[in-house]
Amino acid sequence: MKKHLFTLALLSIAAPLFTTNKPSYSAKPTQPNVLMIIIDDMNDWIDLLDENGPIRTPQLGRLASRGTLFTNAYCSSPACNPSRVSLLTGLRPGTSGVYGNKTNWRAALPSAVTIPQQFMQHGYHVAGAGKIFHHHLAGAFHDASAFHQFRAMPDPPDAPMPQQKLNQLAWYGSPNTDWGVYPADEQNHVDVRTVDYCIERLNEDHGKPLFLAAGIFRPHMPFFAPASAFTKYPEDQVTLPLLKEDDLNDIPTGGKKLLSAKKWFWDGMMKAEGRKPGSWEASVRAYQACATFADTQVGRLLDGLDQSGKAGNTIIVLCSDHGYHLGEKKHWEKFALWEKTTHIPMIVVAPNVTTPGSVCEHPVDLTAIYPTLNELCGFTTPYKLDGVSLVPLLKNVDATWKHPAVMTYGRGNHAVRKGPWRYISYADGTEELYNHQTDKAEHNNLAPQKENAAVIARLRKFLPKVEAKAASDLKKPKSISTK
Ligand SMILES: [Ca+2]
Ligand SMILES: [Ca+2]
Repeated sequence: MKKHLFTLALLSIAAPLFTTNKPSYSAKPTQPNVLMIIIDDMNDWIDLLDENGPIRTPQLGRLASRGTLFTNAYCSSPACNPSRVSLLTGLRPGTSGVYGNKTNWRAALPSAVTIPQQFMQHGYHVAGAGKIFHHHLAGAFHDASAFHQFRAMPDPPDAPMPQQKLNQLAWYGSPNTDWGVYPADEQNHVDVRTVDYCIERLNEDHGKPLFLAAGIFRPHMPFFAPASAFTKYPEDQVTLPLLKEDDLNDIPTGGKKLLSAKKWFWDGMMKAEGRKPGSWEASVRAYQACATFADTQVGRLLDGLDQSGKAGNTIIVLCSDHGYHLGEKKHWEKFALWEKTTHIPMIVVAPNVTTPGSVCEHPVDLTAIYPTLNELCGFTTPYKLDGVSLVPLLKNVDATWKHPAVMTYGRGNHAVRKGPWRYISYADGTEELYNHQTDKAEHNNLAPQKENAAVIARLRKFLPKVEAKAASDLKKPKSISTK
C-alpha cells in the first residue's frame, strides 16, 4: 500500500537557510553555564526508564531528581552521525541530507551554527571532551572550530585498544565488536579521562559563562569497562532481552530492507554463539556493565559540578544519541526505527525553571534541545530550526503539548511517536503501527488492520515535509586504526 512519498524538489536547502558571520558579543556574567552530557548508544533498558530494566543507573536518577526527566524522549535519527548532527544543528535529516554515519555533514551544512558555536558567538567560553560529534573516521567529523578547548579521544593516557582480542569471537576482525573487562587501570578508561578533563574545566575561571560538553563513549562498542562495572552484574544472573521467535513475520519490506543492511551484526553474534555458547549472554552482560559505567561517570561529573560551586547557575542537559538492540527482532546495534533503537534517556535541569524531580511524559525528540537552550539563555535563533522549545514543559510538565516525536533513518524512512502509537513509514511505502498501551515490545504490527486507517492518516500528517537528497559521504574516509 504505497502512499505518496515526499519527493519535494529541494531548493538547494543548505545555503539559503543560514545567516553567516553573526557578530560575537559578550555574555552577561549572570548568564547560566551549560553542561551538556551526551551518552553514546544507551537504550531504555535502564531503571531510570523501565522499572523492570536490569541496567542500574542511579546517577541518572540522581540527576533526574534535580530537574525534569522526559520519559518519552527520542533521537531524531538512530545512528551516531545523523543523530548528533541533528541535535547540534537543530535540523532533521530530511532538512540537512545528513542520513548516514559517513555523511560529510559539514560539507552538507557549511554555514550551520552548531550549539557550541552558538554559545561561542554569544560570548561563552566553550569547552568539551570525548564524543560530541561523530568521530569514527579518524576524527574527521569533529568540528574543532566549535570549541575553545577540547580533548579528543582517544588521547594519551587513554588506554589503547588491546592488541589481542579479549574474546577470540569478535565478528569481523576488529576489536570494535569485542567486550570484556578493560582496561585494568580504570584511570586510563577514555570516559574517566573525559570526565577528568571536564571537571578541570569546571574549576577554571574564564571570566565568562561556560558551555561544557561531555561526550561519554560507553556503552558504545567495544563493550569494554573496568572490573568495577562488571562486578555489579554477576555472571550467573544475567537478564537477557525478550526475543519473540516469529517477530519478523509481520515486518514489511521497508523494515526488512533496513534490517538486512546490518544483518551481519546479529549473524556475527550468532556465529560467536555457535563457536562458544554463552557469547551472546556475555556480551549482553557487558553492555549492561558499560551502561552502568557510563552512569558512574555522569555521577563523577555531577560531583565535580557540585564541588565547583557552579551548580546553582548551571543548566544541565543529558541525553543518549539513540537506543540499541541486543537481539530483539534478530537485530543488534541501532539503525532501525523501532522503540528500542530510538527511545533515549533525556533530562533537563534548568535552575529556577524546572521543578526538581518532575517527570514529563509528552513525546519529544532531540531537535528540541537547540531551541530550548536558545530560549533558556535568551539567544536569538541563527536560522529556522526544525524543533520546538521545551521551555513550556520545563515550566509545567503537564502543559498542553501537541507535538509528536519524529525519527528518520535513511531517506524517506520515518517514525512518529505520539500518545500510545508508534507509526513507521518506509521509503517504499510500507508501514508499521504499534500500540504501546498493549504492546510495549512492539511485537504486533497493527498497520495492516483496516480499523487503524484513521489513526495512520492522523499520524502521517506529522511526517517531515522535506526529503533532502542524501548529502555526500566523506571522500576517501580514513578508517580509525584499531591496532
Ligand atoms: Ca551512538
Ligand atoms: Ca512482530
